[in-house]
Amino acid sequence: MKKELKITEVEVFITAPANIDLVVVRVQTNKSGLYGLGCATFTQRAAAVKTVVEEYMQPLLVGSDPMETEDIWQRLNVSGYWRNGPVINNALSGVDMALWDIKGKVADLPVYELLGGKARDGVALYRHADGSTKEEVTDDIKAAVAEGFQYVRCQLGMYGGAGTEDIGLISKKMKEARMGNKKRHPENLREGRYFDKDAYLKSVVELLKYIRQEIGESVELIHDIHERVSPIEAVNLAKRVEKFNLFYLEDPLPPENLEWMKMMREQTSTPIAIGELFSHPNDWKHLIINQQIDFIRAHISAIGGITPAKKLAVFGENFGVKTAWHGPGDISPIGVAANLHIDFSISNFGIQEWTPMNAALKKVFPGGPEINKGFAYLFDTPGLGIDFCEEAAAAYSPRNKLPEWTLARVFDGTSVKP
Ligand code: GCO
Ligand code: MG
Repeated sequence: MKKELKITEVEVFITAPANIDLVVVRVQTNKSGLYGLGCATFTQRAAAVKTVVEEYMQPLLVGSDPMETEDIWQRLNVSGYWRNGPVINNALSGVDMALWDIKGKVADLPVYELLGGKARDGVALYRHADGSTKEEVTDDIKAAVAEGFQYVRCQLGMYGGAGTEDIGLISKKMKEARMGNKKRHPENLREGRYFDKDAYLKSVVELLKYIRQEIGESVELIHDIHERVSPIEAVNLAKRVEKFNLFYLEDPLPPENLEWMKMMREQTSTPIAIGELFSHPNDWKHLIINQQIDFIRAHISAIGGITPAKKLAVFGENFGVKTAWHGPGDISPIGVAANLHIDFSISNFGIQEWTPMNAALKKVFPGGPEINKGFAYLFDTPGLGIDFCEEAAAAYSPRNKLPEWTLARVFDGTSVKP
């Protein structure tokens, strides 16, 4: 039966049930009712990903045997000669995950069984806690704990660390009184989403100190720097937060400055997680080989799907690095399912980021994991165990909106990494 099976069509859908453009790939086969679903979500460049799948990947796929996941991944990865970028990797991921979905359906097994079987009984999750004051953040952490979460990411004003109106991103002019920092801004600031770096750097230690005083050591805390400070500031912050025993400190450095990780590693034992912005194997190889990180946090569609993510997990296992796949709102429930199938089947699972799903998402993507008291559970449904309702998806048309938050600037109007 395997040899008669052929790919007949590759479709791409962009839908926004939670107001975030999600990219879904559906691979159809010549066996009636047998199709696969994959996540290709690069929400900031969704239309580009759709074009790559339709124009450059579909012609290479029609007529192929969908069971040949490895050969198809390798072939598509180099078919454009230039490779290892987020747009092409996301397109590749949509196809790759769909092929694993098909493989599971043909084998009548959930994908985790094809990847090694269950290595744990539940996948531990973390969710975000936020607020515009340290008291609000702490209350949100307590709410997360009450929901059963033992791991919580805590941010004071998302990535900004300032007050209510200054939540990380201050559009147009900054009000000096609200800056609360050393720097004044020039007149007539240019448009952008202003980030109060001084307030942020000042607020993180105060926030974590308050949380530990109020909640103690029972909750595993994560904090995301989101690459927004200079490398030496990140090294300094990683040292200053060491006493708060974080589960990990996330994205302290941008992918362009990873050489600074050596200094960070030599100066502090604060656990480090990085990787949501990674798309090239050279982003992670040296960090893992040199044990400069503790958790690899790939957005698995940005590295090309289940096939490379499984290999990355095994690579990390050889060096004592655990996984902490990216799981924000800009990943489809199909991508969430793919994360979980790998999470269940590897020995070096670390933690899984979780973003709650609204009713619309559940309507567009029926099936998927059960979430209960901070753990995710997968059923033994063949394939990825999640479906896609095209009719329901059509009701949530793409927003096609350029992100504003990535136009980050600091006090004098300088553009910074978001
Ligand atoms: C996280 C990430 C997200 C990203 C978002 C970018 O840790 O979940 O940092 O919040 O900012 O996925 O589109
Ligand atoms: Mg992050």
